Amino acid sequence: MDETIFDVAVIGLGYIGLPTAASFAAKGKHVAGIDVKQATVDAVNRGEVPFVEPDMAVVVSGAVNLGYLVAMTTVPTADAYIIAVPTPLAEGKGADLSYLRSAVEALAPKLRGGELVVLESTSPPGTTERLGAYLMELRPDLSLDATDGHGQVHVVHSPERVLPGRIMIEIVTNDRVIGGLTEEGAQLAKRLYEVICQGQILLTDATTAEMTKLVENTFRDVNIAFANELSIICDKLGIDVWKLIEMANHHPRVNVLRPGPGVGGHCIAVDPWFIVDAVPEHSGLIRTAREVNDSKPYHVVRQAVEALADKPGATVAVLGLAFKANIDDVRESPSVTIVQELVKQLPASTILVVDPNVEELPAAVAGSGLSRLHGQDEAIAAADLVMLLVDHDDFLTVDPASLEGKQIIDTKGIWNQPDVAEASLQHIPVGAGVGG
Ligand code: SAJ
Repeated sequence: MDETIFDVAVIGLGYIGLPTAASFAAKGKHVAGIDVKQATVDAVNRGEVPFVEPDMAVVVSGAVNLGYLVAMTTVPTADAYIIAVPTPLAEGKGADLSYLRSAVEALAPKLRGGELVVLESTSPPGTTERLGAYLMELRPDLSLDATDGHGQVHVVHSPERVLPGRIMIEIVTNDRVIGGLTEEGAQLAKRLYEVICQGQILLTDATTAEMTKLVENTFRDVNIAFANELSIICDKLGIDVWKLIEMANHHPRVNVLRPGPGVGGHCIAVDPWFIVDAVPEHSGLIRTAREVNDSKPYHVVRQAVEALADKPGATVAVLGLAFKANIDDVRESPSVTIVQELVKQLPASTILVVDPNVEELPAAVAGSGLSRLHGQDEAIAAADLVMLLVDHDDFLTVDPASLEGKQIIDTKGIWNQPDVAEASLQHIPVGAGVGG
């Protein structure tokens, strides 16, 4: 029997690869989803999504049930390959491109000439060009441009830009940048993405596309660092940072972002380093912003330690382990650092961690000696100090009466509303100061 040739093969079925595969499949493309993890492949083939993301389950199960999406552990033959594997931070703050190298090695033997190879993973400048060169090393019988008469492979970068929590919407509505090693490759990729993307598709070269993505996340990081630094300055000055920001943002050209316990996730907390790593001598501002955001969790811990200076053996309820609201992703979460540090710095205290979206304590937290997650009501009732680290919907509706008489560290400013303040909480300002 002839081997199936898929329209699209998506390598990596994570937060980006799976919704991308499912979106193409939902538009009637025959899609193979490839992942090294057998458990992920099995889950997808049962029509299940192995993580929490609004609206995704129905698209994946529909695509699988109709036979447009099938998952597997080896790379099949396809007309277009989309690589969506992790490109995490390596030691020394460069990118670890080992998953990318494995993906290229897995797809290279399948190429026949004429295919499109799209790199979606966030990558340091120059990665797509190096990917092309590596492909040519593996397949010297093929070429990256049509000039030498060999079968041509079109290599492009089209960075994913979807926001976790809104992936299924943004995958359709966001504008998309496509950078080709050749103009023809970029045009081919444009035609492919037009199948799922209703936003504008902007064409450029591969390195500019790589930098566009890094700059977007770096812009956020630098601006969040400003907000985080402001929150600490405000505590020193005895000013409410949330009111200050609200008022400053009335100016037509000011939009200060929101302070918090730090910056988490695998994107904003990581991507700026790729720019610093590429041009270290000229990226002082970007580096400093990263350091400000990375130091914020330790600042929150200092607040807790100061708040409990006279209460050894106090109980602390920590609300929120995910890196942001209404998702279950704990990667690079500032909450994880905060919990680890609380355990270390408050050895006599009982730390009760609550997260309605997270199923079990991540290894990094369990390794600190905590045994399980706790229920929200139970933890708040037992606590002397309640620390709000994530603005999950479940925490927005906490009954102010249940917080009465307790010390509060609200890093997201969600309980900092007049009606809650009236409930005579012992509110500790968001930055450094300790209230009582
Ligand atoms: N955060 C703040 N204050 C703010 C906004 C965010 O402290 O005002 C924190 C969040 O709590 C979280 C972190 O920043 O810890 C990042 O959250 P986020 O929602 O801003 O962004 P991500 O990391 O979930 O997704 C980002 C998005 N990039 C931009 O908005 C420029 C998304 O579009 C990218 O696709 C994604 O990174 C990615 O994959 O690179």
